[in-house]
This record gives sequence, C-alpha cells and structure tokens, in this order.
Amino acid sequence: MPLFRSLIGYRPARLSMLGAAGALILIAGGAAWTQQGSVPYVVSQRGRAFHPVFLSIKQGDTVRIVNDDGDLLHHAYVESDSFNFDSGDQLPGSKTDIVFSVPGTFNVLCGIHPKMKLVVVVK
Ligand SMILES: [Cu+2]
Repeated sequence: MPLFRSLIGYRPARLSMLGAAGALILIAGGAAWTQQGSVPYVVSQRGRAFHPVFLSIKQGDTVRIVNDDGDLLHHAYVESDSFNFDSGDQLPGSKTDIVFSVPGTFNVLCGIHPKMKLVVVVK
C-alpha cells in the first residue's frame, strides 16, 4: 500500500506547518502588544486627500488613518515587493491602523480616489 503509507507520512509535515503558522501568529501578537504603548502617527483623509502627504517613521511604528470625509468611502492600500496592506472599505469616521513592519519607502494609495497619495518612509 505505497499510497496509504505516503498519506500517513504526509501528516506530520502538515502538522509541523500548522505549528509554524501558530508560532508566527504568536510573534505577530507579541509585536502588536508592544505597539500598544506607543502613540500612532495620525493621518486624516479629508477632501479626497491625505493630510499630511508625507511621513517619516521608524520600523514597527503605526500609522492611523482616519476617514474625516463625512460622506465618502476611502480604501487605503499599499502594494510593494516587501510590504502590502489593504484596508477594505473605510467608512466615514472609521480608523484604520497600518503597522509598517519593514523599512523602505511606501506609497499609501486609495482604491477609490486615484489622486490620493501618502508617502511613508520607514527607517
Ligand atoms: Cu479615497
């Protein structure tokens, strides 16, 4: 029964992958825990623009994006080789936290308003 044996042999590998994923979640949870004590950088979405349009922060810092457009949805996202983020729909008044976990220069864009752009330099 070679097929049966190979299925049995596959199981420990799957379990150890789950274990690794669990460890990653614990690490991410720990990072979020230590972040809670620090004050996030606050960026406002107002008049279909980010305010400010540029930030220089440190690796691990949080940028909190607040939709201050009372009647508009926004949708912040970051696409890059090293870091990606997608807020989903941002309702008026909502707050969205982005933890920049890797250094680099990143464009935060809006999926609804193509002219909106925030540049974040993470050192
Ligand atoms: Cu927008």
